[in-house]
Amino acid sequence: MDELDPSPLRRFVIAKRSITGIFDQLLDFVKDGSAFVDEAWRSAELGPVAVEEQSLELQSCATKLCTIRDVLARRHMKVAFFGRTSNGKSTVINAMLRDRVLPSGIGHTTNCFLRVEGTDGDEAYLTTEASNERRGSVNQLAHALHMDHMLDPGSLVKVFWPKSRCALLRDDLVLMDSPGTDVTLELDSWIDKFCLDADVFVLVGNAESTLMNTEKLFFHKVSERISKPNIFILHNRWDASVTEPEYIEEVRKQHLDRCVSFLAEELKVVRLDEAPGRIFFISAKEVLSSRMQQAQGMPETGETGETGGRSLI
Ligand SMILES: Nc1nc2c(ncn2[C@@H]2O[C@H](COP(=O)(O)OP(=O)(O)OP(=O)(O)O)[C@@H](O)[C@H]2O)c(=O)[nH]1
Ligand SMILES: [Mg+2]
Repeated sequence: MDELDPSPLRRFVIAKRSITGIFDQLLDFVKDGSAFVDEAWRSAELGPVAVEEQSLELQSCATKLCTIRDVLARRHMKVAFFGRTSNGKSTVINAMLRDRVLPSGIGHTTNCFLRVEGTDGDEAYLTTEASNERRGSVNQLAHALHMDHMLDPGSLVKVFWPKSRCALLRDDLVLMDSPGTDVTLELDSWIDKFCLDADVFVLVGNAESTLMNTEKLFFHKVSERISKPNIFILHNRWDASVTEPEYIEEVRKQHLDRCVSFLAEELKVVRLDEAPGRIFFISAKEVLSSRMQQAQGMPETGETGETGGRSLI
């Protein structure tokens, strides 16, 4: 890591650490103050220098500070991916991890929530909610998850992937894959269970079609529960669109206008002028295969990951 110009993720980790330090200090001061006021109002010798309400007020401040500090102490940045089945959520995450870690394929593939985080060890493994016992080797992972029909869509499997194999995970990034938003009636419980602590939401859309109401509904529900959620929109499968170059600009503008209006006017989570910066056109499949070839020392193939000079994945 370059200490002078750390990556944005590293800066996030450093900032979170220093804010946690400030809250630790504040909590110490408030606890000391609270103990002092508590003693003062109880003491007959000191006279009426403090009353019980003041002591209770300070105790309530300490409780609030504890809660804030606990939230901040989660040193990772959690990025949650949502979208319709087969739009390419798992492929996007695999492209970020530079390997086929999560199962992907046609049809409804991801059948539960998959949370990927780094491990310091050399071996990848997974744990389920039912047991913390480490299951599966990397090669069996995709198969095991895909074939396990007992998994409830609202359940969570944690995938631990070696930090040595993906730089992003070294900066405490946590990526969360989800089943398609169109295959569940449990949107509300999903939000309660998996979304309230997410720092970033990524809507993975399909560039070959337009944003669907089920996708929009999910984000409406999220923004009812979380004030100004941080939402990015990826139009995946852009490689399929570029096969029709005569329409490409028109298609891009149509997607862009609709998504700008969705984020800025419907959800009101960003200003109109900020919204285009939240929208990307990518081909996760091409990025993944190009990165995997690169890792094997082969020349990279061209990527359609056209993102207006910006790279999200
Ligand atoms: N052409 C093309 N195909 C893609 C792209 N990204 C994903 N795919 C393919 O689309 C299919 C579905 O991809 P997944 O990543 O499994 O989609 P998902 O959103 O995770 O789907 P579910 O897990 O079922 O919700 C796979 O066959 C991928 O290879 C892309 O950018 N371009
Ligand atoms: Mg999937």
